Amino acid sequence: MSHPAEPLGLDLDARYAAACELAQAAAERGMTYYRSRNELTVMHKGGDMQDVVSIADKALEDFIRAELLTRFPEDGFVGEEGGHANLEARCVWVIDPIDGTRCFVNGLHNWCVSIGLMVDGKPYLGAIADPNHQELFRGRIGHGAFVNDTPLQVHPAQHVREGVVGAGTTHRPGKENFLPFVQGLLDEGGMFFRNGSGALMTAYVAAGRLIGYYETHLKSWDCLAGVVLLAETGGRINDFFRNDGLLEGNPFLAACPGVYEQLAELIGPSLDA
Ligand code: 2AM
Ligand code: CA
Repeated sequence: MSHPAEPLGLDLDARYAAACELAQAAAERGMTYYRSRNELTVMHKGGDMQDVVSIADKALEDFIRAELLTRFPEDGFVGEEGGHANLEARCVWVIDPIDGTRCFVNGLHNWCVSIGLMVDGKPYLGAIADPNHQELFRGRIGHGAFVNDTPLQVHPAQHVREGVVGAGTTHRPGKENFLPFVQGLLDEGGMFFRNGSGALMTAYVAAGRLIGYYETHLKSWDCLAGVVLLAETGGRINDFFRNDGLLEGNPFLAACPGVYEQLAELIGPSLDA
């Protein structure tokens, strides 16, 4: 059934089905690389030893893009590995072929494939496939958010001491805000968690597993699919897409409504500077 505010004139059922199908298919292909990860060539991006990319990242993004282009040739793309194209299109796919690459290359199970779709400039649907845990997080505006077939629900916490908060950083500018945040969180009786995948930690907020998630700087492909899940579960996010957020990223905060303000205060003005 379509939602009253549904964008008109687009086959969004087909796009939602494609996002779910291709996230899972790419995740299965990713598992083949993951099982033989010792043979993968790993490169470091921009001289940052933590920011790695493997042949698997590139192959999976090529696969997803080719499939989407065949089915929806008029659509645009933003991808971690392949850059952006046709951003004027009504439908723009935002793809991270492997979120948590650092985990992937080290044999840690916290990685996923994330495929999101912006429609008329707004996050509209998303699918996040985690093959190690056999979980597909999926959501569409006006149609709910699920893990496999179970509806998602944010945590009812009213204070940070009532749950666990995802917290992550990279070596990009902004990392200086990380330790003061963790210090403040601990002082309030809260606790932090990091698994190395922004997409999964965002999905975990929508699923009520985490009460919030703060990353000092995130890219849109790491969180766009998760942002849809949050919109459908009543989770809150900061003004992440301001300025050139879609292409350049920004600090990111996602939280259940009861602790959003408290977390934003612990982060301070850098969140929306
Ligand atoms: P990735 O695995 O796709 O690179 C972990 O803190 C999160 O930060 C992950 O979602 C990771 O995504 C992302 N990340 C890694 N390097 C980054 C960078 N240089 N800028 C922004 N995000 C990055
Ligand atoms: Ca990635």
